[in-house]
Amino acid sequence: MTAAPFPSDFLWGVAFAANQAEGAYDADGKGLSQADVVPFPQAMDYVDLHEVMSPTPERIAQAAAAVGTAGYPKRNGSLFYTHWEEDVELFARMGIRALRMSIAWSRIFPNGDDAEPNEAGLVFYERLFTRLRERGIEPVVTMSHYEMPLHLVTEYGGWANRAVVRLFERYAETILRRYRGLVRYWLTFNEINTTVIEPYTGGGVVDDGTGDRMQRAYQALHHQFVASALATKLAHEIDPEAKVGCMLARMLHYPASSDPADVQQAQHDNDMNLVHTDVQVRGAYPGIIRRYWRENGIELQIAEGDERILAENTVDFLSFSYYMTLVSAVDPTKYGATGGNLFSTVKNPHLETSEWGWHLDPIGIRIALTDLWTRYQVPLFIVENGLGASDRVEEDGSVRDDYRIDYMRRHLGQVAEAIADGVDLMGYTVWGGIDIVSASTSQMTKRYGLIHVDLDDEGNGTGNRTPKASFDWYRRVIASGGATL
Ligand code: BGP
Repeated sequence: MTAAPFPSDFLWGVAFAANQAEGAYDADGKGLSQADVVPFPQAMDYVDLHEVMSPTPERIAQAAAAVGTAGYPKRNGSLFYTHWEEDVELFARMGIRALRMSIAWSRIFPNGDDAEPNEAGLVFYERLFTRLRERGIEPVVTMSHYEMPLHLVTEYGGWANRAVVRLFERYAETILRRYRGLVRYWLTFNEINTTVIEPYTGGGVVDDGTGDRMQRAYQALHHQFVASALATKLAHEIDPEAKVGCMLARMLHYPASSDPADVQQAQHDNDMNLVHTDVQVRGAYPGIIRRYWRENGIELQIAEGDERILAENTVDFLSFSYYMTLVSAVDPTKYGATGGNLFSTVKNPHLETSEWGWHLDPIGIRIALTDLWTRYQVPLFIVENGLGASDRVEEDGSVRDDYRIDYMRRHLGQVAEAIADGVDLMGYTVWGGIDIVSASTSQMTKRYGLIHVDLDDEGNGTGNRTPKASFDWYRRVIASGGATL
């Protein structure tokens, strides 16, 4: 067997987000967050995308009124807020070196514009980070993972409002100072490209009926870029040891055919995805997005000094999620579609799809890595990759998730190839780690964990934790430094 190419300080880990794991939506002074109020209270597989991506203020009010009643499983997450000590012990047993997680902004500033931070919220994460460090687990912390205080959505209009930049800066400064020395790796915004795909989830932008949804979505994105750069600046000032990364949902597009028009379409779609990293890694908007704004009547308000802030405060590393690849065609109607949840794309005849219709593509992760490395030449970090599946619990309580092992083995095998080719990769955190509520379906059924949590879609169950077969497999992988896949 050839020696594993993974570096000895590789950050093997797992990842999840506060709003999908913690629950306890109103505990210890927490305010309601936008993520507690996802406007589809009924569990559904294939949601009305428009309603989720751009709900009306009335829909938000309705959804907010439903919080605390039945049919809102997401607010309970998988009870991490009350089970975190047990979960950290399980993670330590798994042998992970990094836990990627997020802070719920609404635990720290319940309304977002409060005069003082909420001490109980600060203490929660302080204890958690301290314990993680004691167990040799490096926290990798996302400041905003699909989450902002709901008050900033209803009263300010979300990230489309410039005032939110200042409020975020204060939040970032508060956590950076408080957790100095405890947290070394920070991510600013989760999957920042989501803001223009799902403006509510990514940017707290609702459909106010004015018809300028994309204008406000791009404005929200611009404010997030500026806020991210300012947070990066603050992080470096407060703790010179801190490393800050951006986070992209990498949507790798293949051409549907070798017709140059399809190839060009795929290149265009890839470049549009990489606009975000162009801004955050290179420090400036590329021409392709300026053209898009021009041709779509989008007039961005870029304040004086913004471009300098972006240019001077680029990130230290580039992190990304990778779940699937997509297919581009000039005329998609010529081909079949996957009908996948959240993302439907031209069907790739060479790939299988998951139960939720997402292309499964291990080789794609190698292509994505090589491509990002070639383009940016900064350290990369895979902070999300995993399989959402409806696991079966056997009579004896075990979950034999060989399909998840197979998924991770095949993806990590390709990751190893990319590293062997010279890609500088800091780590790999498998999405879920423990079962959590899925972001796109608000259900538990789409499970990602290596640890089973006994809770159903309605949040009923004991909440008991049981390692799945994949837990042991990953433990052995980490123990072998990636030599045994
Ligand atoms: C990413 C998000 C996560 C997440 C994951 C899986 O887009 O950053 O929050 O949940 O995708 O998606 P889902 O839960 O919808 O299957």
